[in-house]
Amino acid sequence: MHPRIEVTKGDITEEEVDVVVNAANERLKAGGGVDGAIHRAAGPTLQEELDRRYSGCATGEAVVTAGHGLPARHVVHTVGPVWKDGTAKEDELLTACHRNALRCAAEVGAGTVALPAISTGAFGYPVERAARVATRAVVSALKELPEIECVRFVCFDDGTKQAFRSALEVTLKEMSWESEEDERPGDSRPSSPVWMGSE
Ligand code: AR6
Repeated sequence: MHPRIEVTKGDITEEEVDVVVNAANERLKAGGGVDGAIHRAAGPTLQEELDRRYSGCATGEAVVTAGHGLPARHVVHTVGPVWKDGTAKEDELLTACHRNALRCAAEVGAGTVALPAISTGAFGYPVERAARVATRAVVSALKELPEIECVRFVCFDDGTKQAFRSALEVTLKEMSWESEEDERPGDSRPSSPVWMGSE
């Protein structure tokens, strides 16, 4: 079995997955954007659990809580880098975010994980560059986390969705997956073992 990587447009708080990843801040206090949406949908007990268990989270690291009022079983909170000019280790930190978030998800036994476009909102990361870094980090992390069957990038707008689709296509061409290909007649999926899901 090979994992699937999908790119869809939607509201991540509605995802029925084992783990929803949150783009949090280092203080782990509810903010705006996807973080605000996740806290609103989960309810106040999410912040209570964060306050009880953690004093914060460094950029590039990840922590886990229950899903509270969300359909997801758990939330993995990771902190993306604030974009400066590309020379402040932004790519390394965004890679670490994705790797640590997926490792955390695997530790709680997740088979399915939904990810937002981390750092591309309030933190100002250029979307095309973030999409390349995120898709590379996910493909590479999944090679070592066989328990994760599906990772879905849930994008909030068409431009972000398009950027992630294009980046995933390039990434899958660049990074060879060590397996025979599995192409069936009439199957519209790309022949790569890791494929992009449709809407
Ligand atoms: N579902 C999916 N994606 C969403 C949703 C949603 N419900 N809402 C927004 N997005 P941002 P960051 C997209 O700003 O750049 C917070 O205040 C959004 O359109 O949420 O990592 C935190 O507390 C964008 O494409 O996260 C931090 O302080 C993407 O999610 C800071 O913002 C990420 O935008 C983190 O900034």
